Amino acid sequence: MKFFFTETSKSRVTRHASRLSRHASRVTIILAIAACSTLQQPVPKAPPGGGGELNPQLRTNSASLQAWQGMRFGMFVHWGPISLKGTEIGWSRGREVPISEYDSLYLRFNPELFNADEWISVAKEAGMKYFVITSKHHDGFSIWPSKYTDYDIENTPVKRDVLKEMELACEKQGILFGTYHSILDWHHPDYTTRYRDPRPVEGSDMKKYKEFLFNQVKELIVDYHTNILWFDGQWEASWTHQDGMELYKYIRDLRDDILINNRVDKGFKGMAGMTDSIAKYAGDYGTPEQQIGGFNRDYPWESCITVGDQWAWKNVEKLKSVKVVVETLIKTVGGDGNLLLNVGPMPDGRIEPQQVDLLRGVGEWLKVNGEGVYGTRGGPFLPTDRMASTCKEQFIYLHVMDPSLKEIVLPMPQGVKATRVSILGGKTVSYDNRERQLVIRVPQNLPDSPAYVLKIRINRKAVELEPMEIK
Ligand code: JFZ
Repeated sequence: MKFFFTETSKSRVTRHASRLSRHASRVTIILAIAACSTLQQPVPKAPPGGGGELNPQLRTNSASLQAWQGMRFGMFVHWGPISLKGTEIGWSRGREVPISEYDSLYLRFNPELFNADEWISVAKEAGMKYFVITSKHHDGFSIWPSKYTDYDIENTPVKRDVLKEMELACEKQGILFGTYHSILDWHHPDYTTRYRDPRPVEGSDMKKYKEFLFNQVKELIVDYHTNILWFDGQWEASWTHQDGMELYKYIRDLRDDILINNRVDKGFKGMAGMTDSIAKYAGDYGTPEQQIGGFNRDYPWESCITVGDQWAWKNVEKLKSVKVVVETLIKTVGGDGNLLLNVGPMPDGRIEPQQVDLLRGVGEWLKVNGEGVYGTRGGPFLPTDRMASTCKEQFIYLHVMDPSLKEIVLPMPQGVKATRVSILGGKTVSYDNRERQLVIRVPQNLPDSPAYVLKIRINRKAVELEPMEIK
């Protein structure tokens, strides 16, 4: 079956999706490329994101967006010398850890057990399709040998370009490589906002700092081929709306197919992570943080959530359960969002076994139910605490998180009928089409699982159904 791309020139992100074909199973191939294909998808409207009011001609790259949305689930990693202390990256500088001590940690940062292939294998086993690493967090430490600073990985005992190793591991294993980059920098002498730092601001020069920032972003694009620029740290007064739009245009001019989140500009509104004006502010997608975003098919979004409490590694961490993570994923994709799930590797370079076990458990669930996640859109039934739905072609996937349900009654528009109902990983399921209703009799003695997924074939393209509330 041949799929066609809307873009005449395959962008890097969609080339990545076709690279999946070499690495992935046939099922993944269909799911991954279907996410890019316009064959089954409705002709996409011009994506809402872009370069903001100063750059109305700059829109989100629709092929990159569709490929990324189809991936649905990514690994976020917050890592750096602060893992030696087990306190929060950036925020513990000048708080739990005195600034002079924090800024010297890199001199003894030596993750001898770091193995990029292992990290990316863990992501892959979890069912994650993309990877975002902190290239530089608020503390200003650059995790690659940057030409523009000595406060970087090259001046640590580890003497390896760990960022390049991550990039190559992603390439080898068919995982999309991305980078988180903090706009603010509480370490850099020219950045003009201080955080718990008595240094005077006089003498600091944001013009020089912006040049440094733009130069480092160019390194991430040209030398490390990042496909996602996950900006953060845009909220302080030192960074303006104008700066945000300028940076978006700078990146687009370097490479058109990179996805840029909405924290590049000032439109990000608090933890809900969306923007209050898509036309005014730059950014390709919204970034709800530590929460599941609301149902929204009009503006792409991705929830970033930690497996424990902290972004960076913490010695004693209470982790979320497999069930909670699966339910979070279900409600996120049911709302038409992506989930970027964060792990914090240890100072020796390993991802701790309890976090690996958690991710493996999620991956086991996705091995059976991934068809209802990858390459789907959210809806048509709005997420609840008991159920959520996704859709693809003429199929609705109903994710059921409440094992006690014996019968499920779904509203159906006039003329829309189910033609087959089955359970992913199982058999067909008994159902009745009634007047504007579908009644499904839930099989008994289902295997123990965080959720099961009913695959409902209907006589329509499922994505064309208007979103509907269910109880
Ligand atoms: C930011 C970082 O500060 C944090 O360390 C982590 O990297 C996360 C992914 O992103 O967290 C934020 C950013 C903005 C707000 C709150 C937390 N905000 O504007 O309320």
